[in-house]
Amino acid sequence: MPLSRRDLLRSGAALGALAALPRVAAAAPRPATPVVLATWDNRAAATAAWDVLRAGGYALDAAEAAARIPEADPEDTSVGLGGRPDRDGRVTLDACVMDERHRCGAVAAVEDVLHPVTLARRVMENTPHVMLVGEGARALAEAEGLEMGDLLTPASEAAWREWRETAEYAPGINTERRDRPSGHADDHDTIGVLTLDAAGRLCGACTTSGLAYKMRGRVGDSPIIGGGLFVDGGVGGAVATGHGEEVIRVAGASAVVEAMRHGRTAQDAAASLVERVARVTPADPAMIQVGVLALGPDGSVGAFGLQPGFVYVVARPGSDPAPDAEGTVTNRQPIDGGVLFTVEAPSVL
Ligand code: SD4
Repeated sequence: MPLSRRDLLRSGAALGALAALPRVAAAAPRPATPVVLATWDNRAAATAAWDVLRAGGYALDAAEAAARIPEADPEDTSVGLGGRPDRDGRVTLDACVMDERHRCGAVAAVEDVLHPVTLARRVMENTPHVMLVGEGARALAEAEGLEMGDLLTPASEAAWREWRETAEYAPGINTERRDRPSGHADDHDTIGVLTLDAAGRLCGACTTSGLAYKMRGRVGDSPIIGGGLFVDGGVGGAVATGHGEEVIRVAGASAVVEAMRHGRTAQDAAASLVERVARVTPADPAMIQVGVLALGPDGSVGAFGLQPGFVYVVARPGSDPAPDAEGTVTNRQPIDGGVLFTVEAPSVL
């Protein structure tokens, strides 16, 4: 009688067979020209990452340094301190990191932690897990001695109170949001950052307070490995921003990297994912925004938005923002040993 799969596993034969399989060595990183690529016009963040790379530092340190800038900036209304709260007035944060060796960490719906990106890295480095949420994530932050505090600024609280005046507040479906695109100013500036260091290590980070006035408990794509961020050091990395539900629906960042694995350029992979979102979304594509960035281990850049207005920043040496990427350069400024470009990505609509 043939053995069932379960029998086979129990017998240990499967393990023996597994051991006999040739192990495919991960491609060793090759020296590269450093690149920083980040969503939206996050110039200060890109510069912080560039400074790490320029000093010969590690791509993950650079990505984390970038993410910490908007997290601590009270003027940035979609990340960390000053981030717009949920509809109950609570600032809840999502973040993740991924390195060149498939190591990753994430936190979701965490409160009172100034630097959720650093907490995500602690999950990766100091726990056996990949993702912690809510109270548990907060407890780890306290145990790790991370900076804690109330992240609802007076300006953010005032904006929320004003929103409540006009919103049809209900703990159920967020009907009042159907009349405006999710690309509303309150929802912008979530940072997804990809970094390539001189040793050829490709890493990424993503951090956000999520959509403004979201339902309590809502988690977007930003802390989802394979959603808002995915990195395969030998193949490429991708980050997404915009309406997280639409990104999760297509396993966004993962799909971009898999397209690159099958030979698509970073630009082509980013474009094909956003086009897929436009095709499959149950929403009106004109009412949502999704932006995607991709970075190859050779420094090639891809960027695409669903609607016009998705801008990104890229820092690199030389005079060209991105050899392969299409888009319109809207700002160019010198940085130490390189140039920082702001580019508006091409879009579907
Ligand atoms: C989310 N993707 O929580 C995030 C929001 C975002 O710029 O990217 N805003 O769905």
